[in-house]
Amino acid sequence: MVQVNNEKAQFEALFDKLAADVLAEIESYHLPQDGIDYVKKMLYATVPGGKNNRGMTVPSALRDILKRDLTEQEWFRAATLGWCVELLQAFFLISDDIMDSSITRRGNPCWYRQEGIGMKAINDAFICEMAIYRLIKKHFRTEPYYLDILELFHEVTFQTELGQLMDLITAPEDEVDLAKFSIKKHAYIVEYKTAYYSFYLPVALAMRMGGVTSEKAYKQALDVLLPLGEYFQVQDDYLDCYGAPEVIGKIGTDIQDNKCGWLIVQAIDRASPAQRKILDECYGQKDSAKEAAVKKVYVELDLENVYRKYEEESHGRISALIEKVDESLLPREMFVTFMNRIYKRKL
Ligand code: GPP
Ligand code: MG
Ligand code: MG
Ligand code: MG
Repeated sequence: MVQVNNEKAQFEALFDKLAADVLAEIESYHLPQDGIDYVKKMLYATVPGGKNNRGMTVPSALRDILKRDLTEQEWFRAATLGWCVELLQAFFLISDDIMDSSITRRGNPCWYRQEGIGMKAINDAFICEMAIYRLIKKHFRTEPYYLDILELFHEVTFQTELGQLMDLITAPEDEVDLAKFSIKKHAYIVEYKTAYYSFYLPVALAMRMGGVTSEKAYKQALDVLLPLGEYFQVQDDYLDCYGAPEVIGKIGTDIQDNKCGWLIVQAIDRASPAQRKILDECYGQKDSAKEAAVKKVYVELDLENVYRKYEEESHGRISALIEKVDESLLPREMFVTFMNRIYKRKL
C-alpha cells in the first residue's frame, strides 16, 4: 500500500524509473551515446520540477473513484499515467515558451534559452510527446483500456493545439487590434488550451483505469472540470501580471505579447475613452514603458478587486456544480479536492 502522506516524494522518485524506461527504449534504436546523454539531460531539465498537480491527480482521483487505498501495482500504473500527463505538459511548455518568447520557467531560463539548446528545443518537445506513447505501450499494452487512453491523449492534444492556435492568431505580433478580444473569445481559448489537458485528462485517465465506462460519467466530469480549468487559466492570466516571478517561476509576457488574457478583456469592458486610447496605443508592444502604462490603467480600473470578486463568484458557481454531481456516477469528494487545491492559489 502506498502511504498517502509521502505520496509526493514517491511520485517524484518514480520519474527516475520512467526516464530509465524511455532511455532504454531509445537505446534499442541504437542511438549513439551522445544522443542518449542529450535526451537524459533534456528530460530531467524539462519534465520534473513543476508542481506536479496534474500528474498527482491521477492516483488521487483513482483512489476517490475506487473508494479505497490503491495496491502497489494500481498506484504504480496511475502514477505512470500521471507522469505521462507531465510529459505532455513538458511538450506543451517547451513549445509554448518559444511561441510566447518567454524568458523563464520554473525559476530557470526557458529550455530553448538554455546554453547550447536554441531551436533544438522544438525536436525535444516532439521527443517528450513520443515518450508518452513509449511508456503507455510498455506498461499498458495488454490492458483492456489501452486504446481508450491512447485516444484520450490524442483527443486532448488536438484540443490543446486548437486552443493554442486561437491564442496565437488572436495575438498577432504586428497588428494590435483590441476589437478582436472578447470575453467569449477568451473563454474558448482557455477551455481549449488549458482545461482539457490540465483538468479533464488526469481525471478521465483515472476513470478509464478504474473501469468507468458510462459516457454519462465522462460528461459529468467535463461539466465540472471545464469550468474549473477556465478558473485556473484566469488565475494564470492574473498571475502573469500580478504574481511574484520568484514565486510563480516565470516572468509575465502577456501584455507585450498582445495576448487575449482575462485582464485585458476585463479592462476593455470597463475603460473610459481616454483609458481605451492608452490601451490601444500601448498594448501588445515590446516596450516596457508601454507595458507599464497598460498596468497603470489596470490599477485605475482596480482589476485586482474585480479579480477577487471573480474568484469568489467562481468558487460559489463551481461549488454549486459539485453539489449537483450525481454520486452514482462519480464521487463529489474528488472534485472538492481539486477545487481546494487551486482556490486562491499564488503559484
Ligand atoms: C498555457 O498558456 C497553455 C499552454 C501551456 C498550452 C500550450 C499548447 C501547445 C499546443 C504548445 P500560457 O502561455 O498562458 O502558459 P504560461 O503562462 O505558463 O506560459
Ligand atoms: Mg506562455
Ligand atoms: Mg501561451
Ligand atoms: Mg500564462
